[in-house]
Formats: sequence, structure tokens, C-alpha cells
Amino acid sequence: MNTINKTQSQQAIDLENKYGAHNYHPLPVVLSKGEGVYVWDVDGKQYYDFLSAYSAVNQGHCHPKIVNTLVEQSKRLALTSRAFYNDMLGKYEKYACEYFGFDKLLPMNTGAEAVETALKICRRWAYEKKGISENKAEIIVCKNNFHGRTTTIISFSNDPVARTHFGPYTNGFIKIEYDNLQELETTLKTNPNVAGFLVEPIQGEAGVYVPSEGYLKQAKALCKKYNVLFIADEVQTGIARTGKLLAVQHEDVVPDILILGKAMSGGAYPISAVLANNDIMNVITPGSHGSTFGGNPVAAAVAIAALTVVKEENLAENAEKLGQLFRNKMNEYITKSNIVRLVRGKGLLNAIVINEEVESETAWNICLRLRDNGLLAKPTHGNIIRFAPPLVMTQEQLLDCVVIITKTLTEFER
Ligand code: IF1
Repeated sequence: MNTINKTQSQQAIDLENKYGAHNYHPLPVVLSKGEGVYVWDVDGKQYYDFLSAYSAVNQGHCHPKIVNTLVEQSKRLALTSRAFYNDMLGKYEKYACEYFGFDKLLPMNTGAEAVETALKICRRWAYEKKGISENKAEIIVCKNNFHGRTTTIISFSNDPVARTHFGPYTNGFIKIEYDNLQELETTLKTNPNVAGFLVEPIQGEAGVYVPSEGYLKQAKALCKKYNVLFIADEVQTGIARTGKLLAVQHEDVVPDILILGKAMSGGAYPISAVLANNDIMNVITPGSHGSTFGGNPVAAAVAIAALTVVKEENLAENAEKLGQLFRNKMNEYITKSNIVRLVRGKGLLNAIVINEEVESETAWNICLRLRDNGLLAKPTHGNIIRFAPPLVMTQEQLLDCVVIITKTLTEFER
């Protein structure tokens, strides 16, 4: 077909296929507008967004307070580099440190950069404070983790798709089972060079695996017992997504190092951050870490606005309430379903497991039909579909989405 006959969607898809690296396999829908819980495609069809850009758009698409802040600050001063001070960064650092309860914040841009920053801080703390021999520090991670796409991070991934043919890999990581306290303690007891334990409070990409009650609290206690830093990666679970400001707060855990990203900006700008107290953060000295855009005035202003929205609009409380409602409604459906095995999650980070082999196309086909029925979601691994709408959703909208989801699933019941 020539370009005149092709739909706008197909033209957009063809451009990406021709000129863009093929590092994703998107659901075939071409979006052109977003507002709150809705997105629209190039043909004007409206959808509920049930992915929220992997929990970056917790505050809803194009939140006016956040967008206006982005525009106004961009007109005033956008980027200076950290070679000089600017009038926004200190205000943001103070606001965020008081907001999350830490002494200091190191500003970065992407979640992966923040994870890398946390690993560097942990290793330097190990050498300069714990006294581990140079280049001997080990960091414990969990199997089926997802912490980003850099070479070091995929070095400790066990996902062949994420790591094959990207070697040689970075050393210094020990992989253990997620949600396994005995293995964590054994590893801590038998490895004197352990510097830190990096963990997702809920394993998002693995399929929204919620650990056993008490896992995070006992893991933190073990880290304290063995003088190891508990590093919480809340890039996806943080900023009210799971019904608390931070997922670790469900167990009253305070991490030694906190990693944030995604919804730090409500999806308006790449913003990530690492927070820690002085005894840990002060191992970072001038020139030992940085980033061109890290801590720029626009990010600083946008982050303050995005975090303010979370509190002003009670997004954590809303996520908790609507998450319970969603799981209750899905469990009602599951009692009479032969294709949905279970629903799991916390707050508005949930997933359903389809009763098929991991390789089956059913979850993908369900997402294609959900798209046709006006709701966008995407499988994580094979037979698991993640459901994570913006936290600004109303109860009425959520119930409307439950109808769309259950009606769609019914089409696949055998
Ligand atoms: C992709 C997954 C989700 C994250 C956690 C760090 C990062 C992420 C817990 C890195 C990023 C994104 C990355 C994006 C898709 C998405 C994702 F499917 F990849 F695994 F959410 F589950 N820690 N997750 O979830 O943050 O550098 O991307 O800003 O890479 O495909 P980032």
C-alpha cells in the first residue's frame, strides 16, 4: 500500500520499524494524546491506560500542575550543569529529603542510573566504612530481578533476553532466591565481603511477585545484624503505587539506601534519585559521581510538583482502596474462570496469571482484545498480565475497567 492509503497508525509503525532500533515489541496501537487515566490513539479512539508507563504516570497523564511547572521552569532556566549552583536544586533536595525522611539525595535521571549510583555508594561504603578489602565487595541480588538495562545491571540478571551477548559481565554479585530469608542469612553468614542487599519490595517485571508478610522487615534485620546495607529499589513500587508512599512502609522498613525514579516526575521528565543518611551518602565526594542532567532546575521543579500532587490528591490512600476493590472483583471472576489462575498485587500494582504455558500467546491475544475494548495493558512474562492504572483513577472508572477486563476475559474462556 502507498502512504496515501495507509492509516496514520500504520504510517507511524512503519516509520519506527524503518528508522528505529527494534528493541521493543509494542502492542499495535499508536498513541497521540494523554489526560489523566485516558490516552487516545491517532484515530481519536479513547483507552484506559492500565500500564501507566510502567508506573511512571502515577499522577495521571499530563497533570496540569506538573506540566505547567515544567513549562514555566523551562522558560526560566533549564540546564546549567552542576559546575554551578542553581536556585532550584537545594529546594528540591530539602523537600524530597524531608518527604522521604533521609539526610541527603543524589539526583540522577533514569532508574538504571539511580541503581548504578546506589551500587557505587554501597561499594565505596564497604571499602571506606566497613573495611572490606578493595575490589572484594559483594552485593546480594535476587533471582528474577529487574533493575534496569546497563551492562552492570544485566550482569546480575538471570533473564537471557536481557543479558545474552552483552558480556563480559561485571563481577561482585551473589544471586539468591527472592523471598527466601534462610538463603539470605546463609549467604550473609558465609560471605564476609557482602556490602549490600539490593531488592525490589515487589518484583514487578518478574510478574508482580509480592513477598511473604514480614520478608522485608526480617531481611532488613538480617542486613543490620551482618552490617550490610539494605538497598530498596522503589523505582516501580514507590511514589504511592502499592498503597503506601513506599512499598517498604507496608512493613515499616527504612532502607539504608532508597532508589526512586519513574513517578518522581509523574511521567513528565526523566527524574531519579538515591537517598541515604550522611554516614552512607558522605562517601560521595566532589568529582566522584555525576551526570550532565542530574539535578537540573527543570527536574528539581517538576519533582517538587509531582511529589506535591501525590500528597494533595491522597494517591496512596486511593491506590490502597481501589487496589483492594480491583483484586476483590477479579477474585470474584476467578471463582468461575478456567483461564485466569490468580490475581496478585498491592495497591494498584497488580497482575493476573493466565492458566497457560508461559510461552502461550493467550495473554498477548487478551491484551489485543483489551485494546479493541478500550483498555491498554501488556503481558510481563508470557502468561502474566500487569494491571497498573494511574493512581488518580476514580472508583467509577475502576469498576468500568473491571467490566471491560472481565468481558474480554470471558471471550477467551474455554
Ligand atoms: C524497559 C521492565 C518494568 C524498574 C525497577 C529500575 C528500573 C526499572 C524496579 C530502571 C524500569 C521499566 C524499564 C522498561 C520497562 C519497565 C519494566 F519491564 F523493564 F521491567 F517496569 F517492570 N528498577 N522498568 O522497574 O529504570 O532506567 O527504565 O528508568 O527497560 O523495558 P529506567
